[in-house]
Amino acid sequence: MTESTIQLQEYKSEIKSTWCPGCGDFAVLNGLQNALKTLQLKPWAITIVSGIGCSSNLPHFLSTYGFHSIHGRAIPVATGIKLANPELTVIAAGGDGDGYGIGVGHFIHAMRRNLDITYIVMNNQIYGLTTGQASPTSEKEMVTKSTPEGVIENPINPISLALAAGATFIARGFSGDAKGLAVLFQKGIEHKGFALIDVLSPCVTYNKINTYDWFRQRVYSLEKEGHDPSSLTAAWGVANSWPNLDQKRDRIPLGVFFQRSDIPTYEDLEPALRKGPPVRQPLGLANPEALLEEFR
Ligand SMILES: Cc1ncc(C[n+]2csc(CCOP(=O)(O)OP(=O)(O)O)c2C)c(N)n1
Ligand code: SF4
Ligand SMILES: [Mg+2]
Repeated sequence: MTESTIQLQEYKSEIKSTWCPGCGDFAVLNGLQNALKTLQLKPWAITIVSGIGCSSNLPHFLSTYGFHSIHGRAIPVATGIKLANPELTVIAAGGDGDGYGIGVGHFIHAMRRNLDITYIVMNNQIYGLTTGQASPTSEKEMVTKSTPEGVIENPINPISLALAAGATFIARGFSGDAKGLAVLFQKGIEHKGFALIDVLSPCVTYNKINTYDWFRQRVYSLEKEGHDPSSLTAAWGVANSWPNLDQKRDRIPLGVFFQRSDIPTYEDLEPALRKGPPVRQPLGLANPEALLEEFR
């Protein structure tokens, strides 16, 4: 018997989103549902884990398994799920505040471990849910609720950070191009290892600077300009081109910056997984007496 094709509708949940009309996160949702359909992944074999923020509401709107965790903790929860059952496709998702602010430590360690998870960051350069405070990616001098005289810090460059931390798939997408997002998500999910997809996803309510038009005037395709994602040196060059200390040079590259597929994943190396997924092991200890003996 041949298996029937999974339709796009089957990846959608019945919950309607509360995002503002025009929010960039709609394109991320649409792109992700299309990527899952293209890959024909079974909704019950996928878990999407998020933190807290407007963007972190994403798992509610898909029919896959989901875990809406706490602020900055999408990655550790996703790590636990992946290690308990490496057969699942595990996707972490959230905002720039969630992933590059409060959760940045987890982000760095997951990348150096090369866990086989996909991390989608909806980067709107602001805290949306808490009504417009500066985030780690807010532009310098941007006036926000928490910076009435303008941001005085330099923004984090998530692409350079990911390169330095050892991520093996690093890409940037834009919510003005939902089809392009679907392709990047598909590649990231197919990649065996840690995949970061930073998405420029405008907050139409609280970020009046980095709008769709602002991005459209600046973005360009790495692929069309002949970038070679297998070259670490080339990746550093384009990664550091935006954001950078010289704010006037703002041509913004989109696409895959870097990909390397010959590095073992954390799951490949973890001795505890040699017997197979822990979820398939019998519950309890094989020899509790031996363990108790240690404490006598
Ligand atoms: C420990 C903790 N600190 C602070 C908050 C308040 N808080 C909720 S969401 C958020 C920031 C959200 O920004 P981001 O992750 O960029 O998501 P967005 O809403 O922009 O999509 C903050 C500071 C919280 N919920 N928990
Ligand atoms: S406040 Fe901004 S990030 Fe949140 S739903 Fe509205 S547009 Fe999207
Ligand atoms: Mg944000």
